[in-house]
Formats: sequence, structure tokens, C-alpha cells
Amino acid sequence: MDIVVFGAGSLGSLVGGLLAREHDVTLVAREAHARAVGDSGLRLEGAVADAPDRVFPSATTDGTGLEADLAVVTVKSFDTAAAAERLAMGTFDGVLSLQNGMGNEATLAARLEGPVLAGTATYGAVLREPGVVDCTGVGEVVLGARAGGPSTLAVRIGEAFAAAGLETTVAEDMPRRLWEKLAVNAGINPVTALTATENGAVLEDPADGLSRAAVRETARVARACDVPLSNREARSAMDAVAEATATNTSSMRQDVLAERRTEIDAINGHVVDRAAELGLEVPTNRLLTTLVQTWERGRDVR
Ligand code: KPL
Repeated sequence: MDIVVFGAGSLGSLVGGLLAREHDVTLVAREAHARAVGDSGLRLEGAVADAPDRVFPSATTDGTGLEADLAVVTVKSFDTAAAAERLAMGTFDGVLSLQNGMGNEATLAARLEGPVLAGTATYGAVLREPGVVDCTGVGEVVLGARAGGPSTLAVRIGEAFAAAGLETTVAEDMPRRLWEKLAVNAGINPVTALTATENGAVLEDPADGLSRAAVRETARVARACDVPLSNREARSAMDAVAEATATNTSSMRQDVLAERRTEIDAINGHVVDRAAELGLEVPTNRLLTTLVQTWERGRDVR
């Protein structure tokens, strides 16, 4: 399969690098990373079983006018609209969002003609330097039709991902899966970013109470949106991801360390906005959102 990975940061580079073991992959990346990958390939480090330590995807900084069977979108949520404008100048049989936060698929579908699938990824990944990505936790990719139900395209993409050795599930309940992943990110990302800890910290006193409250509130808002996600399911999803990626630096903490804008608006901010529309109180998500947004303002990255 010909696959373009649009947004080769940490997760995009890991997914693209793993896919390149089996498929023709093009990474759309920042200049230094694209140059390093073009010169000497992409080095895969860490918990990647059976991986050659170097793969050779193509790499470009220009995401316009590309053609492929599939575009995998891994840009930050606040860059989704800009990515969609560039993807619209290319030709793809399908587009798969593997991003954090809620609303990315709708943003893509509003601007693209072809089918847009929803996906989540719980792999831990860190881009160590241009041309080097570290897998810091084996998770899974879940993908399917964004409104739920069966999709032959999702099955085909699932087979292509599995053939490259990615842990992959094709799901027919993507709205629920997206809320479950939102709960995981709502519990892990801001807490690890604000406390400068690894993901495993949210399982322990004193951070566990804060993370669990954020997860509980998220599950409550999901249910108010007619998505069947119990508090217990959301909490065990977060616990499982935090355990599997215990030593990983969450993407939000990576953003804070690099003094970049975070995805707080599309994660906890989304919970706050939906709750306000529904007349629900989500004090923990509101507090975490306010703290991270205040940090962003202080760094002038909002
Ligand atoms: O999605 C993630 C992130 O860091 O954004 C998890 C799954 C929490 C892995 O770190």
C-alpha cells in the first residue's frame, strides 16, 4: 500500500516507521527531520519487536499534491484544518485520523472529498532527534468508520497495519472509542505536563485522584452525549494505558518541555465545552484546562 503520513512528529514518525517495514511510506515532516530521513533513513529505537533498526521511507516538507492509497493524519489537533487544505490538493482513496482530541475527523471530512476514518493510537513515542524515533510503550491502533458501523475500507487498512506489525483493532463503535481515548488523554496528559512526570505517575498518590476525577467527568459528559462509556471502563482504559506507557513522556509534557502549544483545547477543553452546553459541572477538567492555557499564554504560544 502507498501511505502518506501527514505530520511526522513523535507518533507520526513511529507509525510511519513501522508501516515502512511493509509499505511504501512518505513522511510529511519538518525540514530537519525530512532531511535526516532522506539522507540516512529513520532509526527506530525502543520497544519495537522484530524491527530493523533503520527504515527508509520517503520524506518531504511539502504535503501538497501527493497521491497515495491512504493518508494517515498525525498533526496536532490545532493544525488539522491547515493539514486538510493541503491534503485536499492531493489524491487519496482514504484518510485516517490518528490524532489526540475530539473533532479532528469532522474537520477533515468538511474539507476533503474521500472517506475519512477515525482512529486512536496509544503507542508511546518520542522523536529523539531528526531521523530518530523511540518507541517508549507498545499500545494499539484502533480504527473504523467515524460514525460507527462496518467499513470495508477500515478492514483493508487494518490488514495493512497488522501486516506491518502494528497492534491494530478494527472497531465498529468508534464514537465510543474516541471518547474513551479522550478520557485517557484527559487524565494523563495535563497532569503529567503540569507535574513534570512520566505517564505512570497518574497511577500513584497524590496524582491519581486528580487524573481519576478528570476521567470520571469525561465519561459523564460522554454519556450525556449518548455515548455508552461507564466510569469504570474509562478508568480501566486510563490505568491500562498508564501502565503500558509508564515510563513514557506524554505528548503534552513533550510540548511543554519544548515550549510549544499543547492540545489542551481539544482534550480537557473539549470536555469543558461539551459540559457547558449540556449544563454539567466538570471542575477538574476546567481547572486543568485553565492551568495549561495559562502556561501557554505565559509562553506566548497560544
Ligand atoms: O496519547 C498519548 C499521549 O501522550 O498523547 C498517550 C497514550 C497518553 C501516550 O503517552
